[in-house]
Amino acid sequence: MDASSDEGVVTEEVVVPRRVRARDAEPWDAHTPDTVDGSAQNRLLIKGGRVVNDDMMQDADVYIEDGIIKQVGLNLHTPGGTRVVEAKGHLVIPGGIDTHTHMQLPFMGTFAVDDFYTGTRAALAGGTTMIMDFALPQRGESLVEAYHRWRTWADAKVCCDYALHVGVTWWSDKVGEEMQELTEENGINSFKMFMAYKDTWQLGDEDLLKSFKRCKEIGALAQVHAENGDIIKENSRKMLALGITGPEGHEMCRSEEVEAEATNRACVLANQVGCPLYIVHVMSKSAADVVSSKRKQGHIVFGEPIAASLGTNGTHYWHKCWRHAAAHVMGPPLRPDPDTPRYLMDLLANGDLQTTGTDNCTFSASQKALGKDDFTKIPNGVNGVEDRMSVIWEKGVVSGKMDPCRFVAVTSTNAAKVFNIYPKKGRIAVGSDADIVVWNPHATRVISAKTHHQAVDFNIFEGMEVHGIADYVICHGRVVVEEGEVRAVSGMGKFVPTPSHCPHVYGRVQERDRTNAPCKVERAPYDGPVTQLNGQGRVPVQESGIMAANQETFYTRGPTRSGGVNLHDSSFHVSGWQRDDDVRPRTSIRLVSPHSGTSLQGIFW
Ligand code: URQ
Ligand code: ZN
Ligand code: ZN
Repeated sequence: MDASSDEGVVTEEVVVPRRVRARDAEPWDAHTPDTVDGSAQNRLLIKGGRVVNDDMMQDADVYIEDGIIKQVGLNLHTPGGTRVVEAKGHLVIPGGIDTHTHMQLPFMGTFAVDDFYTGTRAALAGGTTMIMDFALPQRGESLVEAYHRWRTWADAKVCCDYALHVGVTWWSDKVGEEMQELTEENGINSFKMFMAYKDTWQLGDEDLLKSFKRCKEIGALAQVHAENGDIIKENSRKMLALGITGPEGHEMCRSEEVEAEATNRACVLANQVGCPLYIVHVMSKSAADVVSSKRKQGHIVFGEPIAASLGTNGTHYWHKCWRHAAAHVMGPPLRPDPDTPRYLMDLLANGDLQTTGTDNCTFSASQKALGKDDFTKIPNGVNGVEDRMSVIWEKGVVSGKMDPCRFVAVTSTNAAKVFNIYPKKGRIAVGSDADIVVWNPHATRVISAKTHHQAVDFNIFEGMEVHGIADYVICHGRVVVEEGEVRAVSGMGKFVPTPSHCPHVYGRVQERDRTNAPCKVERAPYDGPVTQLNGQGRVPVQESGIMAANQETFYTRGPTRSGGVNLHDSSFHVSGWQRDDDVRPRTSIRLVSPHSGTSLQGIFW
């Protein structure tokens, strides 16, 4: 029977079917501020669950009002008219944050088929209550204009909150100025540079360095798509010339080392300018190893595997069904090493990798067919936004690799910390946004395009049985998913500014710059002879090629101890400029060994 108490009528003895129970409308206490919306929807009590944060678990109830968590604990005092969600036997976790999506992305001649409505609705269905998408300007286009265009697209449609990263797809001083404007005025704190997509978005090392330096100056996080685009272009040409036009060519032209090389290069470039770095879509063991080892060397670098690389692999590129194979085409590609998902999940569990996204960028069969005769024309991208949480629960928690706290860290909290929106997001705590999932760890479902909420007609996890279902999803304090029923409202989501100079990212940079600053050696000035150079910056050499006795050696170093060119002298060496560079090269030169007199012809050339 209902036991009434001062927090109104609650059901305690009987575990009612898990559905939202509208409490009997109770008259408000006299002191209840009349500013609070009295609607039952506005006040929610999640009762009987086990709250899981990244650092602890506790049996506690959660009381929500005006979209904010107001109380966490047991025996809470809540006003009448509060709706109750029974969470007994469930985990109560922070809503998932997908750090990497591309809803309705204009790309490779078409648009990603999941837009900001279908994509965010599907996100909510799977327990993700915030996405981070990308405003990607075309080369030469204003970053600020691209940002506003994406805002216009998203604000009208999103069912959950979202943030934006901005692409730096070209470089100029103006780009640098706009990056600062975006951080100071538009709530952007991360910029993605592409090392692939040659001739469209790819930046070379010089512009990567400039972009990283700029990110450091404005307190933003640099992100990279780490693949060597030059190798990809050359290998793609080679594959097509061999008549390999299918999706298998997509992976074979950009193997793991093409991703690992760029990952390493990006880490070195960023570290050289002291810029924190975030490697998006880590797809291979090799790239993950680079992130892991750079972190062990003290680099400030974060690695983001995605649902696809954690849940499936690149053997699908060899599937006999073209549509099936092409559905898996993305960049960097899934890897044919079937052990890759396990490997990445182990690194995610142990902290070598930190966040998870999906790179959700979906294209239907007819869109993928743009590349039916040439894999380089297959629009790159796969699904993931709806299934990320369940795939990671199944492959990470059910497998025993991580506990629920680590699951919360990698699906929500770490993203909130890295992108400077913690604890507003990513935590069940008083004052945090009421973006909450009542997670059923025991329930299972079979993933299928037939039942998923996404618009795309293929699911790369098709047929996978997973534990872990979002029975209830609360977004902005509203129940938007109830026992699998999605009640999302288009436009209900809000843009979430991500402030620059994130303490979790930049907190150690200042001290690091101070302690690692290079310093000069105080020494007496050099007072020996200095080589005289002619107008071409070279030492004039007589036609005979023999240096006049009084001329110094051509080398950048002082004369040898014996004052001339003496093979015996250990300070003599042949690297660098040669004194006879100006002289017409001879086919060979005879050097007589000072000891044996035998000719050393051919040794050095
Ligand atoms: O490169 C990206 O992240 C975007 C264009 C989505 N496509 C992809 O294959 N990853
Ligand atoms: Zn990318
Ligand atoms: Zn992407």
